[in-house]
Amino acid sequence: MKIGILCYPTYGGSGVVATELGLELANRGHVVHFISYSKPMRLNVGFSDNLFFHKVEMASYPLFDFPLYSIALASRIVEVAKFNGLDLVHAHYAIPHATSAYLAREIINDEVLKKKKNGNNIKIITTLHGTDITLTGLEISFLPTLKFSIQKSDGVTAVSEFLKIKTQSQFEIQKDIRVIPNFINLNIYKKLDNKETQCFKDRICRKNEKIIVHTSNFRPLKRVEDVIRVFKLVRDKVPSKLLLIGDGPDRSNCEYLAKDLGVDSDVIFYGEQESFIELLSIADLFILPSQSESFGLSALEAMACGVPVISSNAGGLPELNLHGETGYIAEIGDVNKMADYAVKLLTDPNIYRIFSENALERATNLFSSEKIIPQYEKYYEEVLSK
Ligand code: GMT
Repeated sequence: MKIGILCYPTYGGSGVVATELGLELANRGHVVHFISYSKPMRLNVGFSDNLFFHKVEMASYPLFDFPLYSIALASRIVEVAKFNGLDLVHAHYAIPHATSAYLAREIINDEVLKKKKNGNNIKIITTLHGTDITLTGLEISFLPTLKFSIQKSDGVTAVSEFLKIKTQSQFEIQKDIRVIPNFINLNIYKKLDNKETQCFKDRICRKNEKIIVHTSNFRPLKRVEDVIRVFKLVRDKVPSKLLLIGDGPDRSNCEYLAKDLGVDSDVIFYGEQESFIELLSIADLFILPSQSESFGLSALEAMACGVPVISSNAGGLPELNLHGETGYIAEIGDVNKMADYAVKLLTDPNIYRIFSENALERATNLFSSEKIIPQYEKYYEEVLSK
């Protein structure tokens, strides 16, 4: 198949999933064209003759107070589709990608009609990722357009059952939505057990210390301050270090909080990192206390490295993290409960070993690329044959 992928190129779950999906599809012989305003972060593989990137160029003019990205993207989709004979366009994160894809399809169909040709009948598939439905999509300035664009997509997928139900109820969308969960490449995400990681661990902590990890974009809905509060309670009982990866609006608050709580000497802020498999390889526990989380890709990355997860019960997290099996789940904001669970896991080697094995097993059995990519391929074929 010839597939166009629309995504945000920056750090962030939807862009990561879109890029990894494109790479996996290209590996399976499909021709993949990424279309975005800059090259997706994870598209840093060597040369491949079935993987293309098309930059959306933005015209500026004094009259345009705001960049008109959605229109520029639609025009670029039209070009890429025509010049490369795309079968389908897969929009990741509905705003504005589903809308630009819809517009592009209208333009293509109109041209085809005028030339009285048999059209290539390009299809649009939209994947809903989370805040496009639970937060930004609810903005009154986006809502009617978003709802329309989702309804006009030829196929719609959601990354969790939670997100599917939320979309159907919140937007009163009757359309069938296919749940295709996020996935992980287990050849890349696996615990590294080598000299380098051992040296790294020795540099960071003493022999008896445990390592707790959190990664996110430090936005308020990630509740990273809860991570620091949980860590304070845990460190009072178990010698440990907290490693934080990522950056965003709440980072400064978290740095101040760590200082105020007197734990700053045991908290390391790494900022944004290209890869954190090295960190996950030395981690004992991963914490994700989000206010809202449609899936929780970072928790899956931890599980793939055999790291149990302490999470909130937000959104789709309980579909990924099984309470009492791969980790523990507490109410949003219940830092005491999260700390109790963390201490329980970190101080009982038997329970810990079982949870660690369960986490890896669940990632392997349900969320590996091998299991999920064929689901996308099958869905593409279904939509193309409609
Ligand atoms: O909203 C974000 O935090 C970023 C967002 C994105 O689309 O970049 O992440 C969402 O999509 C990820 C990939 O599908 C999911 O793993 C995240 O759970 C989801 N975030 C939220 O729902 C808050």
